Amino acid sequence: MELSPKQQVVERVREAEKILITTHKNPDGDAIGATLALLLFLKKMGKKVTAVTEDMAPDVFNYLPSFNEVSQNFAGARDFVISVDISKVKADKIMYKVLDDKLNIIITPKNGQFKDSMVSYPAGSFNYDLIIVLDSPDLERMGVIYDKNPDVFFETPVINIDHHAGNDHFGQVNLVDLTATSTSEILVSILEALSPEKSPFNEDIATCLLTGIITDTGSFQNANTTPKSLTVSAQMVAAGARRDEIIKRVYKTRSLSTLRLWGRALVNIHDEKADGFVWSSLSKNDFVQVSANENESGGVIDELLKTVSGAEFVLLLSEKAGGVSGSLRAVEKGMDVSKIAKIFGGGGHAMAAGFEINNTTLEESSPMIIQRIKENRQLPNGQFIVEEGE
Ligand SMILES: [Mn+2]
Repeated sequence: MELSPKQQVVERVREAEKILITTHKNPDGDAIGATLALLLFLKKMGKKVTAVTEDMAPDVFNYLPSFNEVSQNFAGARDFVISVDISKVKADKIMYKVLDDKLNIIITPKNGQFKDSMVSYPAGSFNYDLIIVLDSPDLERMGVIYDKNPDVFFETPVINIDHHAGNDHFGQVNLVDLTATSTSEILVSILEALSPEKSPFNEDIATCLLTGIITDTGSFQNANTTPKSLTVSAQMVAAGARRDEIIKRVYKTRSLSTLRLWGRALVNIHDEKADGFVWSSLSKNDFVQVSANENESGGVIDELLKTVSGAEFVLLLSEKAGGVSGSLRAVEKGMDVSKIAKIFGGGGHAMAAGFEINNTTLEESSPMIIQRIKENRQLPNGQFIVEEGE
């Protein structure tokens, strides 16, 4: 009988000794929570584990145990091998010395003399016998981790654990569960299967996994919240997950610069309710004036604009280094904001979508963007009929 993906994951993890864990770039709460939970658990199992990501997860997640153990440096993937032919000249002694910034390997011959031509540099073996990719619909989503080391991913078995509908099954084993709210939720049952005798969860691991479930369900407010996600969360709380700390750090702690940025976004609100929406914008100057960085605008749409009454959807335009990005959220069920994102060549889901327009300024592009949304809006029954973006 063929093994289920979950059984295959369990077998491969049991057999592996050196495991690499990675996830998508710009890691969110689920990506970093799942990565750290697996890192902590596999170490407990006695495995040699490395976790790498293209960039650090946002600072709000630095309460997570071992947060700083996730490396942004993926240079040590392959051993460097210096091979010396000893068929004619035998080696008597080998030693090495580090002098300034040089590593000198000294080989004393037993007979004769070593020559340049006896030295070669064969490709070393990879340091990992298994790669586990978390929360990532495809390999490209890992950014430089994959771009700069594609051979590592081709020559090492890959386990792909994810919950995104668009996952392209890039692994040798693919555990893609579209009914799960988060990768962290999927990991709960995998860790249980890997540790059938004794609970795999301690307070730290449970805190990491609960962080993933809470952030991917918008603290159980999003429509994707399932009975299973609540059951699993209860199980994590019972295992000692620090729920208070998660809520306080992720939802109740804001830097002054973030609050000031929100203030600017609130002042900039435009009412287009006659056309079914409300929008706001943040210019480069807004970010500079309050000393906020680009990723601090995240809460503006989900925590402020989306709460507006009487609109079908909301839009936030942010001016960034390369141009202007638009974030869309449906307020009313039945509204599909991915259709609006498509007008501008973007995409997403019915409830959340986005687009980017390069080489433009907010001043230049915003009247055009609002105008085109309204034009597409002028249709019977309020439905968007969208011509594909240019
Ligand atoms: Mn996720």
